[in-house]
Amino acid sequence: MQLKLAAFDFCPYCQRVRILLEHYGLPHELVWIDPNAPPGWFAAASPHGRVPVLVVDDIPILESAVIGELIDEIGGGRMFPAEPVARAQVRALVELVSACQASFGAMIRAEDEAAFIAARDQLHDGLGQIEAAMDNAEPYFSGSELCMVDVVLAPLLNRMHLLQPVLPCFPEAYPRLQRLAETLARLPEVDRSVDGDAPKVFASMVAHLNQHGYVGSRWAGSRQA
Ligand SMILES: N[C@@H](CCC(=O)N[C@@H](CS)C(=O)NCC(=O)O)C(=O)O
Repeated sequence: MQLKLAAFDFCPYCQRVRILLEHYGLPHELVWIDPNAPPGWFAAASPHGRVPVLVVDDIPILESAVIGELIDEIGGGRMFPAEPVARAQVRALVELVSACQASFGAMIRAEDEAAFIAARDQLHDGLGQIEAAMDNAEPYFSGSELCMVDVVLAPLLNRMHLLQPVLPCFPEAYPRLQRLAETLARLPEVDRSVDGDAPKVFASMVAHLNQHGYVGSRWAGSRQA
């Protein structure tokens, strides 16, 4: 089976897929797509121009949650509990993390402080629900084994960590999430899921979403200082 992942360098949804590919040690080809000049095959595979796209042999699969479940099945199925209700709970949490990721995107797109704070409040609301759903067991979300909630949280928590010195966005009230962020950042598969300099990757995301917005102008200023 040949796996080819089409990705943008800054995309958190692509990073989820890369973490899983690295975790399971699945050989794959990584193809960087320039969002401003996508190749023809990519436009055909992803009609809305979205990444990630995982091409399995010749078949393009869209949507990170679907791709993630596919890779998990190919790799050996360690990311979800076996029991159906517990599996459904993990899927629901993955959806909640995606809503948080969208709020983070809205923070980066914000034109002004009011829009930034409104999006940050939404992010904190979602993170509060995730913190409340965490088992007391550590080090991972549900105890000693990495699960899909950890995989999808890692790119979000990493981006929040990068933004934190410029615009504080990490809720101090969520200590378990803080500890989880540190644990996930140390994982080799998370390390290998980002190419090169993480602040550069973050800058590329800001440039794509709103270079001159509330976050973009502050991020650029902090780099020059
Ligand atoms: N629901 C999708 C969301 C993917 C998504 O929003 N990807 C962004 C990049 S991070 C994208 O391709 N956006 C298209 C664009 O910016 O033109 C998934 O989970 O795969």
